[in-house]
Amino acid sequence: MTSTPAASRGTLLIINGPNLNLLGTREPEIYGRATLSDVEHLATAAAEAAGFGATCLQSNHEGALVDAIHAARGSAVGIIINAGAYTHTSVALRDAIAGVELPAVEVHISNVHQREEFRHHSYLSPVCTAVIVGAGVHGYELAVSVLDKALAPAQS
Ligand code: CA2
Repeated sequence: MTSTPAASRGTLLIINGPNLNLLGTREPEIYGRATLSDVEHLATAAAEAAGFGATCLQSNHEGALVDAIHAARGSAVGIIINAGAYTHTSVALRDAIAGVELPAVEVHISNVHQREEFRHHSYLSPVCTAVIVGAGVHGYELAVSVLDKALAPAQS
């Protein structure tokens, strides 16, 4: 886990799930050549440019992801999550996101709708503010932009 210092608009929790630690090492035709470290740096830079801090976490373990989402309550103002294959299987992650009542953006590097049928369904999408698929790693920057707007003070 990496964290930036406290920032004026609070912290975004950036979660990557199972096998995303392998980014940039295999299957570049699907996921590109950026590494997990590259992704975390670009998402953190986008968060900082918008006035947020960032905490980045990757885990291959479903329970660790649930724990991180729970810990976001009180420590983060929004969540960006690429839950990897757990997207398509995990009621536990869906319940965790719904339970913390923070705006969450679901990101997928690949266009899951152009891939196997089992990747077309997400348990998380109904409890997320927005879903970004197929934009490559730029999707994480787009997710910051969504949270930037969602967390902006209401105009009167
Ligand atoms: O497109 C995405 O971002 C996914 O969340 C990636 C998951 C996949 O299960 C989802 O359906 C879509 C898989 C991540 C595995 O990443 C690897 C990267 C390089 C080499 C092997 C796996």
